[in-house]
Amino acid sequence: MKYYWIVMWQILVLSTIVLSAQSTEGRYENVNVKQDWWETAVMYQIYPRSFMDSDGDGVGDLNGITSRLEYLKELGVDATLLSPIFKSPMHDFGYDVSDYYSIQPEYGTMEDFEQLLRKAGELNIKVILDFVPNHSSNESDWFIKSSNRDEYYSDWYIWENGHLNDRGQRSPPNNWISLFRKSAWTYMPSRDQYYFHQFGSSQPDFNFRNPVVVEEMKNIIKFWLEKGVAGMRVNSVNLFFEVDKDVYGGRYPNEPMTGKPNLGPDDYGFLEHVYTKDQEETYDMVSQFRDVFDAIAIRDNLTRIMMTEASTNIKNAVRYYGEGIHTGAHIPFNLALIADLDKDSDARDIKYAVDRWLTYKPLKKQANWVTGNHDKSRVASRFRPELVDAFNMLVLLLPGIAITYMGEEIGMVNGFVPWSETKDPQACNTDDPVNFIEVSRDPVRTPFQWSNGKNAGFSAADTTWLPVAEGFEQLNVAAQRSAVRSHYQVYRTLTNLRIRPAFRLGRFESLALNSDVYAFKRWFNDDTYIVVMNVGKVYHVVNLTAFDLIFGQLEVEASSVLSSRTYSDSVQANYLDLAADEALVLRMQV
Ligand SMILES: *[C@@H]1O[C@H](CO)[C@@H](O)[C@H](O)[C@H]1NC(C)=O
Ligand SMILES: *[C@@H]1O[C@H](CO)[C@@H](O)[C@H](O)[C@H]1NC(C)=O
Ligand SMILES: *[C@@H]1O[C@H](CO)[C@@H](O)[C@H](O)[C@H]1NC(C)=O
Ligand SMILES: CC(=O)N[C@H]1CO[C@H](CO)[C@@H](O)[C@@H]1O
Repeated sequence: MKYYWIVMWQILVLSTIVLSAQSTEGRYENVNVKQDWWETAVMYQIYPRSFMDSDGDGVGDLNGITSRLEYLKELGVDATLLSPIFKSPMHDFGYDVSDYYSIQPEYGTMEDFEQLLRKAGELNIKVILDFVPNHSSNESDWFIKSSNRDEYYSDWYIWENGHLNDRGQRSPPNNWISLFRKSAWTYMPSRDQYYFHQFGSSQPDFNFRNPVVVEEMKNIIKFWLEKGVAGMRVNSVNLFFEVDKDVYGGRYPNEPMTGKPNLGPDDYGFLEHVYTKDQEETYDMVSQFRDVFDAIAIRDNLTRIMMTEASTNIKNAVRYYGEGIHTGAHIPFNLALIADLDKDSDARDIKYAVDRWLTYKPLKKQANWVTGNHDKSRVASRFRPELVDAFNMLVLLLPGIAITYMGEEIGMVNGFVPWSETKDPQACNTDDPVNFIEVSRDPVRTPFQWSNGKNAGFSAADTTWLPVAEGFEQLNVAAQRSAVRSHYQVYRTLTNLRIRPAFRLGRFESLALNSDVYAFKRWFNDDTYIVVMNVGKVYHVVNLTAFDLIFGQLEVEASSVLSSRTYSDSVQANYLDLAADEALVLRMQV
């Protein structure tokens, strides 16, 4: 009790000094802490094929994106990350590149891209490209030359002899399995050898032990940075290297079995990927790539960011921040909110997932938060539609960088794409018209929902490359823009809030107040916020005084769409009743 009064007294004195000196808004601007453009940026991932179609062919394109950049501005986005736009036969929709130096004609021309960059520049939105150096398309010139044993390109990919039995039957070099199922080796008659592919057979892996390949990759990065992109997301970094076969007598060794139940020898999870994932050489390669970004950044006095993507365990994941002599990425993707949480997760699981990343991450580095991408089920479908605002509060108000996959700001749901219309190679590879749905990524790639018009305003075509998700008539940007309360409105409120020092620079503390209610505190000097969310299905009364220095009244800054509270309502710290799914951003009154 005594302590309480001392604190109260201090706060009163402090706030009088501060408030008498300057107005509330002025206080934010006067915070003299230097941050580089990316350090607390809001990033927005666009899947170009599905965002906006400008020429009516049913496929999204660059001019479509350019025409909607103002929408990103309106959302409060600082940078957009574009899924691959390079020339590709589209077996894996751009994640199989046939020419890294040119634009996929379906998406537009180099001039269209330059126009996109100009327009984004005017709006002060940075453009980041998704770079896929692990493998090219099997239709790239490089691969075709390599498969014909062209002298220069011969060693650009991973080639290996197979086995031939007495009856003349051929089998692959070893048991390695692709992420898209089945053998990771495909036979190429022109070379009478097998090539290795971590993903589909249309995606042959580069040989990163060949210095010429590494040089080429660096040239690609340089090329796009010089064109004016602000950074690149480097894909699947932990799959660059396979074990050095010379250590194993010149043959790649079999991988051991995991022994996991219900998996067959065609399933990726059947094997322990000790020879094809997370090899030690990776970290040096990432560091070499980073040098390319830094060289151009220094020359232009403008930071170009390197993001890395790796699906791996936490200890490996944070190694991409750099260690020892190796500089790492500015932003190693944090997949915790995707990989560590599911439908059954409660408040304690959320706290655990958030704290885990913050614990393992090097102290001085920026965290980042992602709830979805073009591979993972949408929040509204993975959890439930009522939790969309709560998850946007996590992404946007936890410390660090926020990354939103297009559509999450309006709470889009997974579309239903029947077997007959399925395009995703990962789903097609199941050859299973019933269970394909478990792995299909098409549902999260359905066209963006702009309006209740034809094809949800995405395209004037008669058919779109994937069908528009059901329910778009109600769930779309236009409807949410004109509604007083909507996910879109909440999202904008949140991006506005995060400009304040408490969210940009402030400290962080969190509690699972019970198994359903997660809450965290962000504060900077005397400006203090509590973000609280009931992720359970029943009503709860919670006591926020469990947090240090939280007492009295708090004022609502933002509330989930179904909450009975609105902006500037007061709530009591020691007795807060929260409806199921209710999420609030509260500000301490001083
Ligand atoms: C590339 O791979 C795809 C899928 O396996 C196949 O259909 C196509 O014929 C291959 N193209 C070349 C040039 O090998
Ligand atoms: C580099 O940019 C920063 C911030 O944009 C600026 O403050 C600084 O003066 C610039 N340095 C040079 C050498 O131009
Ligand atoms: C809330 O917690 C504080 C201290 O933790 C306690 O003093 C107070 O009685 C609690 N309030 C209610 C309404 O339970
Ligand atoms: C999250 C991510 O970028 N996933 C991609 C990884 O790479 C494969 C193959 O290039 C793609 O299919 C995924 O979409």
